[in-house]
Amino acid sequence: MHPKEHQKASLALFCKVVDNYGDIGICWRLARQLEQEHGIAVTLWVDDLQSFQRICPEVAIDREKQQIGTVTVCHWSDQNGVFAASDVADIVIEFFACDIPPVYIAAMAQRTPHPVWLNLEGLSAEVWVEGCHALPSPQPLSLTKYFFFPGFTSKTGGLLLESGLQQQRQAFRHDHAAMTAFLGQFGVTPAEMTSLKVSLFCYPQAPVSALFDAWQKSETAILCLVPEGVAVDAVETFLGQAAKAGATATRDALTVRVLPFIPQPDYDKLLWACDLNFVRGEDSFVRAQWAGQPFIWHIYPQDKDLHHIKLHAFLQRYTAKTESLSAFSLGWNAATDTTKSTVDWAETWPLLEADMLKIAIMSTDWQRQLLENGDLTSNLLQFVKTVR
Ligand code: TRH
Repeated sequence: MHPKEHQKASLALFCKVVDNYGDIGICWRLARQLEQEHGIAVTLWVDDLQSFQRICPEVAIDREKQQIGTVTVCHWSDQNGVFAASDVADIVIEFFACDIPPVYIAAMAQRTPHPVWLNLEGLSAEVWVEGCHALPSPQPLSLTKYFFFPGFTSKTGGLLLESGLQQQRQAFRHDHAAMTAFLGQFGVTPAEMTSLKVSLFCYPQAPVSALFDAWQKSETAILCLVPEGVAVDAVETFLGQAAKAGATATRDALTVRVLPFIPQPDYDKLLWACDLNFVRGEDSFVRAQWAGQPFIWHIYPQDKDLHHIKLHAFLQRYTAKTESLSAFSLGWNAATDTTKSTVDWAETWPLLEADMLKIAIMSTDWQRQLLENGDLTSNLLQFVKTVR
């Protein structure tokens, strides 16, 4: 056997953190899965180690190169550097068209064979995605880059999903003691466990204060769990104190508790333990779909309200004409028909609450549909084989 056949395939993943945690959240998830489930040697190049550390506390922010688990993490500090053809991986992925260093590209061109080069795009439910997924884009130096789109249909790359995640979720959901212990570490009391449990992750412009007002008047007791740093103004107004991890207050039917910003694997558990999840961006949005609980998506805002198109495209696929869910989601994103400028949450919330069981059933059906598309990491490696 040729000695090369013993070697693991290698992959370089370049991640530029535009803002927040989604860019590194997605890349880190992908890197781990490539290593753990497919035996690929991954080097993750990331420009912002501080954001990375927030979701993965093991990260040292002052190290140029480090090993996290089996993944090699390199600080991508500039566009320079010295790369030879032998430094180039078998597969090169740039996340979200993040302009990898020209010197690395030059080394790619010198490598025989050329690596398979992919641009992993952002998630959208829009129909055009199917037509662009997997398209080649000729590049200088006789290189080719392929577009790889995540998505919700079999004509896209699917969604990131670790094998075994569904079994872990089911086991957790059936283990009341584990759920109680998990939430208990954040101070959730046994009495609060019987409330309607909601996790809240959104952008600062979400109408959180107005929703808190409606929740205070709810007939059901509501426990809202908010990671530190999220919806800070509304949470501090409600609490009457700084929104630090551990802070809590109850007013009428609503209890708000501030949680620490938790490591990424525990964030799944939070979603599994709650009856309703408010999520945002891309990665938490996907995790909420795998959690199989009702969720409300706060989409990442774009100029000229371009994100409203993406929101509508998703809701059209997802809500299956559940009026209360569409109305709530559009209101939450300020994407409601302009003739109705403000949303009356005291009216909108009870309608959603009344449909929760129906929405939970629909979420399970949705999950079944998504599972038919396979998982993004396996689909990506399958695609690499076809273009190699
Ligand atoms: O943080 P986000 O808003 O990230 C992104 C970025 O802004 C990005 O530029 C944009 O492209 C994208 O949204 C659409 O939301 P997201 O994608 O949900 O990422 C959050 C990550 O943080 C996700 O991996 C889950 C993780 N997380 C934790 O690990 N612990 C926590 O307590 C919370 C609340 C989240």
